[in-house]
Amino acid sequence: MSPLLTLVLLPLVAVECQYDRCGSLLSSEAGPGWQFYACQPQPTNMKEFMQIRVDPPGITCGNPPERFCTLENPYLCSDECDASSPDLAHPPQMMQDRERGGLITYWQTVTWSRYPQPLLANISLSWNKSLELVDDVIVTFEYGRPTIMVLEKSLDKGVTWQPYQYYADDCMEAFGMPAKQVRDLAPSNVTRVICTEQYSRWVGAKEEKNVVFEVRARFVVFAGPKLINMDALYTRMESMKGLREFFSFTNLRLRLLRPALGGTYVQRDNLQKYFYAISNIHIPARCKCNLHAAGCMLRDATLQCECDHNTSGQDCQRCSRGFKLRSWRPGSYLPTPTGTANTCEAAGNSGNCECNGHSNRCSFIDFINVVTCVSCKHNTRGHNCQYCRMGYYRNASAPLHDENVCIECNCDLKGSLNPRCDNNGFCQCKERTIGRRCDMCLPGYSRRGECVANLCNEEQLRCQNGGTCMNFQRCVCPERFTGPLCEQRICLREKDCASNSKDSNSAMSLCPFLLTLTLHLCTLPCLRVPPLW
Ligand SMILES: *[C@@H]1O[C@H](CO)[C@@H](O)[C@H](O)[C@H]1NC(C)=O
Ligand SMILES: *[C@@H]1O[C@H](CO)[C@@H](O)[C@H](O)[C@H]1NC(C)=O
Ligand SMILES: *[C@@H]1O[C@H](CO)[C@@H](O)[C@H](O)[C@H]1NC(C)=O
Ligand SMILES: *[C@@H]1O[C@H](CO)[C@@H](O)[C@H](O)[C@H]1NC(C)=O
Ligand SMILES: *[C@@H]1O[C@H](CO)[C@@H](O)[C@H](O)[C@H]1NC(C)=O
Ligand SMILES: [Ca+2]
Repeated sequence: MSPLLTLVLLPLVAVECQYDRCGSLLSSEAGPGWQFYACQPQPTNMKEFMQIRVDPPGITCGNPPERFCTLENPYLCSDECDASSPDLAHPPQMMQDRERGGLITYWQTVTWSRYPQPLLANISLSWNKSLELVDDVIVTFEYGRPTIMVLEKSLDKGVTWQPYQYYADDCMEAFGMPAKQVRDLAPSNVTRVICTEQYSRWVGAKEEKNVVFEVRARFVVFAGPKLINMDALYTRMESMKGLREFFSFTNLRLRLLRPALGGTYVQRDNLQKYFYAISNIHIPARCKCNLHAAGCMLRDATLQCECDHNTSGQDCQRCSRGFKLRSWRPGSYLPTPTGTANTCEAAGNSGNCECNGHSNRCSFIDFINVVTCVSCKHNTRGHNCQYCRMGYYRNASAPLHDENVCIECNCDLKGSLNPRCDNNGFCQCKERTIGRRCDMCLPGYSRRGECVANLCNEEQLRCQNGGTCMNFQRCVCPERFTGPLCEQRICLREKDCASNSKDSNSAMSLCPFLLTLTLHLCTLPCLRVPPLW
């Protein structure tokens, strides 16, 4: 297999010539030098590179061979699908082939012979590469468009999926959603997932074959009719959260939920006219390269950005080795028309000063005669950004130029003497406080802001008489008991006191405590409380 195969590039949108170069050699008085720009690959028809999978297995017609008719000619059931005959087979590849000589080729499913069980089919399209739509996705159905279907997308190579657009002849009935059209969308809701009835109503199988996911109409919301103001769109791409992501995907999935009916009802006596047939799937998109590549190649059967600006990775999503002076950033469409490259830069190329990749500026301090790094980032400090700032410690297993070399100490504010920690991340704790972050107490103490001695617990300082220890600070006593550990009985009536007085030991012990509080009540050796009832 040839290792590199250049894509066939079709210019789809006339204005796409913008951002097609990553840099150019300019000459100036100081000699020639490179000027860098944001750049992106040309769009292409991504159907050429997609992997198609249809589910469930056996949904493709022809095995066994089957007769079918069409909605336009429902009683002439002479057409045949036979997987074993090249002329009569309708395999999935026919959705992505290049048709020659006007011959339409299409994938076709079995007929709805199992009605009223639904006729369901999934078509999963995968690229193993993040792509960006640049124009409308168009799915061409022969013999009528489905009356219910969903287009879904994945941004993570098929791990998670989300709906992209719902299609039904009655959105409320099929999905409980009001019917919308993309032209109803305003700048604030252009990324909303809608249900549309525009592509599902029966108008005749020959009249309208296409189901569209409208990209261009969404661009028009910002760029105006005929996309005359693409700068406005590029500006929005930078500023509006989720806008670029809305047009990005790695996989698409068509969930076909009900075929064309050619009318309101399903005719049970002629189910051979109900099936799905797709002749083409048009996916105008470009490789997503974070504005760091002007080209995209097929390498080992996978699309791969040809990264510039000293970036690398399938989507140019990181800085190349040795170019990590600054942290990676995507390029920017702004300022138009050339954008900003945000190139990765060689570590240590700013004069003689080595800032370990945490700064790209140095200054010379005259009176001590040293060159020092300015504005060290990533929580570093020092002439060479070689130390960690206060409140951070060095991750000994990470190289010094690593962006995450300094780890936050995260010392507990109340438990620590200061925000510093040692080389292992241990903070300096106040008395009775322990833990790496000083957020725990010695045994016998508990947190009330600082560590204070426990007044009750489940061991020696257990609450008596069924009391409950709250936060190690207070016994909540049952009725008729009081005292720090609920060890004292409260009597409510004279006779309780009288009978209690026999038990002189426990009753007497109450008195010293009561004396300080209610001397006049302590004539008896137990406490009198006015009855509650
Ligand atoms: C289509 O995919 C969805 C989501 O994975 C799944 O729930 C459903 O069963 C699939 N339908 C068919 C017919 O395979
Ligand atoms: C998908 O792309 C990744 C990244 O380029 C590559 O490592 C992997 O082998 C590809 N997988 C398939 C199935 O092609
Ligand atoms: C989008 O917003 C416009 C204007 O605020 C509103 O008229 C339209 O109904 C909204 N569309 C959807 C699908 O919510
Ligand atoms: C880094 O980028 C510069 C400018 O594009 C280029 O001249 C140089 O060859 C690149 N180096 C690497 C290793 O990609
Ligand atoms: C320290 O750096 C190593 C290597 O980069 C990393 O695996 C580890 O998770 C880091 N430790 C912490 C606590 O962040
Ligand atoms: Ca075809």
